[in-house]
Amino acid sequence: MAINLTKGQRIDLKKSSGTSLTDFCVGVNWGAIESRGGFLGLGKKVQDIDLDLSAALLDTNGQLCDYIYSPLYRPEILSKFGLPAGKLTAANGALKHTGDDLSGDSGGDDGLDNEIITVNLAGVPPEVGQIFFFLNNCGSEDFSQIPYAKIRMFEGSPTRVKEVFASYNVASEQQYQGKRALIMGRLYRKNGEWKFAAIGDATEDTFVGQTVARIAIEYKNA
Ligand SMILES: [Ca+2]
Ligand SMILES: [Ca+2]
Repeated sequence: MAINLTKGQRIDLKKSSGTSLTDFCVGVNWGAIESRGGFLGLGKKVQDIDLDLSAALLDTNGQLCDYIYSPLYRPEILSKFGLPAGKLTAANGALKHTGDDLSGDSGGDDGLDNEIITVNLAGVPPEVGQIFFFLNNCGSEDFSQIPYAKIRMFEGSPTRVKEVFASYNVASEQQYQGKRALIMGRLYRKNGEWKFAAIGDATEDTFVGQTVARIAIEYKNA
């Protein structure tokens, strides 16, 4: 049975078989906003939603040491936050992103994740102490308007889900009004083992640079 995460919950990465979860995917599945519209109200109006799944890696001293975020972010805006151009791999390839989805599902939930970061914990360099996963919306909608956004950790590959380990629902609730970014959770090392903490904090950040800065300052000792 997959764990249904709640805000603040901490879990071991232990499977029911007793073995540790080391190779897995962190994925986000979300939908575009669909409403009736068009000629005489007969058509369907689809408003694309561009959520971005990113990761920030802090070293064992709490300093930002690596990252994954979309290469489509404009370098001149990133540089205002002291951040380099976006890239889709981190930790010497131990973390890999499947690529920037710009629209979300239209025509209903397809059950597949729109953006995924694959994680191979055994390949993460020893200087990395924490890996944060977070979501930003590139558009002006807040999370309360997005029909669904679900985050999950699963074994398998980006194209084939073998077993879901844990999941977390984040959209379509009043508490997300005005919130366009979400710090989902973090992997962290404790006594030589990786663990996961569900954070679930929604913020009003409108750009990835603000969220990275927030993590590096407010969350480094989480
Ligand atoms: Ca995206
Ligand atoms: Ca999907």
